[in-house]
Amino acid sequence: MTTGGVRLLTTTVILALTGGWGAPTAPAAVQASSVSFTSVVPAPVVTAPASGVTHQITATTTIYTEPGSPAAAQIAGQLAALLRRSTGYTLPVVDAPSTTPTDGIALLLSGAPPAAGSEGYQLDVSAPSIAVRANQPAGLFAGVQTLRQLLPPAAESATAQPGPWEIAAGHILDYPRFSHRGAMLDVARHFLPVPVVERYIDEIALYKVNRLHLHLSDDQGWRIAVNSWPNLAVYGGSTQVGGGTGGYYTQDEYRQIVAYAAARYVMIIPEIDMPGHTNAALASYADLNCDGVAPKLYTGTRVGFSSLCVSKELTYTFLDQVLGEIAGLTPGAYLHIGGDEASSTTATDYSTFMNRAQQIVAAHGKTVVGWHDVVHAPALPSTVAQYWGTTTADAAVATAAQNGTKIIMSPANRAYLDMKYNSRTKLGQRWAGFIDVQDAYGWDPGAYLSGVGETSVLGVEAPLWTETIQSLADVEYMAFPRLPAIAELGWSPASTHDWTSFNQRLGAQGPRWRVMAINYYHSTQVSWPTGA
Ligand code: TNX
Repeated sequence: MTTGGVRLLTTTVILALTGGWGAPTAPAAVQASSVSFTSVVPAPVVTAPASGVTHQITATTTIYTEPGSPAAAQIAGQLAALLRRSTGYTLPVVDAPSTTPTDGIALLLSGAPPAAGSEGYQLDVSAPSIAVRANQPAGLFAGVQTLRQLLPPAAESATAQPGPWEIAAGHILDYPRFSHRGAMLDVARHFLPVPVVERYIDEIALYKVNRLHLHLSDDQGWRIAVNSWPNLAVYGGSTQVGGGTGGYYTQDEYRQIVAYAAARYVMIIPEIDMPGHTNAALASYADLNCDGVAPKLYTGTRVGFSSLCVSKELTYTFLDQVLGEIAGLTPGAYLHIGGDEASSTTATDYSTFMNRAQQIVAAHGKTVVGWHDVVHAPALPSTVAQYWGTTTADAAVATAAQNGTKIIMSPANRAYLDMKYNSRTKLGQRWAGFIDVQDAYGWDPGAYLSGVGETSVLGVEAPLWTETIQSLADVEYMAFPRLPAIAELGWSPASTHDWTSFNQRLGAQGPRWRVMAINYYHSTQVSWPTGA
C-alpha cells in the first residue's frame, strides 16, 4: 500500500490530533510499508540497518535452500507455506546453486561465522536478495523467525493480501545468551487439547523459545496415557479444576506434539510431578496409598495435601514403569519430576523419595529437572533445579549452584504468566504479585539470585499454571505480551537490555498479533502503534 505515492519506511504513522484539526478522524490505516529493521524481539546481538534500502518479495521470488539438507528444505517449506498464503505468490523452493544466489531468499548452512554457534544465524537483506546463513538448522529456523518479524504484519495473514512485500535492508548477527529458553503449560489443572498446544508452540517459536515444559500431572488430573498403569489417564484424567470432563493425550497424540515441536526446534520436557501433587494418581490406584484407600478425584485448587507413599516398594515400581514409558516417548534429554510443595511428605521422606526418583530417571537415560525444592534432597550432579521463588536470595539454591547445579530461572513474581497484570485482570492469581510487562522484563536472569551467577544459569522459563485458564484465548491473554519479554531475557545479550528499546520493539509486534488473531493484553505500559 502507498500513501500519496510515497512509501513510508516505518510502520508507525503519528498523527498530531491537535485542536486545530477539528473533530478527530478515523486513525490512519496501518501502513503496509516496510517494518523498521530494528523492531525484532528478542533483540539480536548485532543489528546494522542499511538506511533507505529495501528488498521486495515479488511474484517471481524464489526460495533457495541448502542442497542436500532435508532440515533446511523443511524450514524453507515452512517459510514458503506462510508467505504463499499471504502473498498469493508461487514461491518455489529449490536447491541453491553452488555460488551464493544473487536474487530471492536463500537459507544456507554455509558462510555463517563461528560466533553464530549452533542456534545463531546471520541475516543479510539487500535490494536484490536475502540470505540467512547458519551453522545448524536450528539457526536457520531462528533466522527465519527474525525475517518474519521484518516483513509487514500482513505477511502473517492466512488469506492473500495486496502487498507490497518490502523488507528494510541491513545485516544481523545473532545467537542466544542462554541455551534454555522455556515456556511451560500446565495441562493438568485444565486440560488443553493438542491443537491448543500446537498453536502455542507456533507462538513461542516465533520468539525463539526452544523448550516447552508440559506439566502433565497434578492433583486434579493425569494427562498422558501410560500403558502399564491405564487408570492414570482413563480415571485420573477424567476431570479437572471446576469439575469438567478433563482429558488426556494418547501416546500417539503426545508423539504428535513432540514431532510438531521438533519441527519448530522446540524440545518437549514432560513433567510428572511427585511426591506431592499426586492426588489423581492416588485416586486411580488404591495400592499406591500407604493405607490402601484411594482418595476421591479432586477438582479444587488447594496444593500440598497429597503424597505418594514413600515407604512402599510399589511406589518405585510405579515410578520406574511410568517414567520409563515417558522417557521412551520423549527424544529430549530431560524428564521433570516436579518435587514442589510436598508439604504432606516429611523432610526425611522427601529426601529418600527424590533421591530414588532421580536414580530411576537416570537409569532411563534422562537428565532430571526438578522445581528448586529438589535442592533439599541429595541431588545428582546433573540434576537441574528450576527456581520459582519470589525472593532474590535462597541460600540452599545458592549452595547447590556453587556445587555445580544448573538453575532454570522462573521467579514467580517475574516469570509466572498466571499472575494477574493488575487488580482488574479477570484471569489469573495474585499470590506472587501483579506482573505487568515492565516487571516481567525488568530483571537479569544471570544476576538475579544472589550467589547464582551467569554460568550457573541454564536459562529462563515462563510457566503458565491453569487453575483459572481454560482456553487458547485465555492462554494467549496471559502470555502476550509477557512471554516475549521473558523470551528476550533468555535470548538477547544483557547489553541490549533496555526498556525504551524493548517497548518500541514489543509495540511493533501488536499489528502482527492482530493479523495472527492472538488474543493479547493491551498493556498501557506498551506504546502500541496506531491500530494495534
Ligand atoms: C505454585 S510454583 C505451584 C503450582 C501452582 C502455582 C499457581 C510451583 C512449583 N507450584 O502448583 O499451580 O503456584 O500460581
